[in-house]
Amino acid sequence: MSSTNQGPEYFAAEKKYLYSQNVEEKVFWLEEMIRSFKKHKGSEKMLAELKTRLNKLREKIEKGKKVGKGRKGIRKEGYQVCLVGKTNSGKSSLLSRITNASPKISGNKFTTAQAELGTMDYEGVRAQIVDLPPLKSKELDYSLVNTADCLLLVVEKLNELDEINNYIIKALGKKIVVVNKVDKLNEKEKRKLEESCRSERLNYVLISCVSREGINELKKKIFKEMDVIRVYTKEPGKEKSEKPIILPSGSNVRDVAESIYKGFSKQINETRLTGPSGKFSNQKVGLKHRLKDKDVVEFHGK
Ligand SMILES: Nc1nc2c(ncn2[C@@H]2O[C@H](COP(=O)(O)OP(=O)(O)O)[C@@H](O)[C@H]2O)c(=O)[nH]1
Ligand SMILES: [Mg+2]
Repeated sequence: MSSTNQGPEYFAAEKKYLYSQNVEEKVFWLEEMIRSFKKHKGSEKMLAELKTRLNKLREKIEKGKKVGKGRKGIRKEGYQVCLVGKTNSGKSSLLSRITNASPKISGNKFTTAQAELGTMDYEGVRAQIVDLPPLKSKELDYSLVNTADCLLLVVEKLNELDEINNYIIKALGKKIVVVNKVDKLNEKEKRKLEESCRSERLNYVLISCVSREGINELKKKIFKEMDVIRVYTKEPGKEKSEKPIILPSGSNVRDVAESIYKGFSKQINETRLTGPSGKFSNQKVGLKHRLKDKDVVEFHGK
């Protein structure tokens, strides 16, 4: 909706800006937008707006850094998942399996003295994964455990859970029991393990970081716990956007518009919807229409 005669460079940056999933990325692309901005009569107001937006985002980063100090520099960024479990249960291995990180992996005890970070990507949705120092170690930052959105309790045997549970009493996030190293089990042992998980009513996944079995199932489960939907936008006559906009489940058309930028929903004349929440493709819907995962919306301006 930027109608002040900007060039392709500007629009390319704007697109990246719209689909950024964290503040740092947003700042980067907004700076690009400002750099490639064409100044002329009638575009000054918009440039000023962009600069205000940039300052606000920078302030947000600064505030976050201050909070981060108490947490040994780890700032919660979007959806945060913490790995907890005994030493050698395979937390570092798991971090490297589901993210872009390459942490130290070893059979020695207490290799992870500091928290390590990675980003998981599941079909365009990102989550921050934090591999924590082992339970009991004095480096363990409990504020991370307690405030994480989700905890993966990484174990080799189910009896390890009793001890872990003592450390996560105050944890607010969802919990997924991740039973690792199932490559060491035969079919019968695996079935038995599965039966125990079910009878204890655990929210669980069996995985192996070696054979990679269960890894995708785990990523999917994390995505489900995030409770978000992916909504694609589309310009008339063009393909849908490559990257989705991520919103909480239950969001409506207005929420999508406002996430693009504040006030945008007021500039919309008509919205066309194609996807799981629609009765048919290209359905005309109102701002209050509740969206579902993988919907595509097309906005027509006033
Ligand atoms: N057989 C098998 N070994 C594993 C698996 N995952 C990790 N390991 C091994 O377990 C040991 C500890 O792994 P690591 O990821 O460092 O555990 P952490 O202490 O919890 O971070 C290493 O020797 C890994 O190679 C798995 O799925 N199967
Ligand atoms: Mg480790």
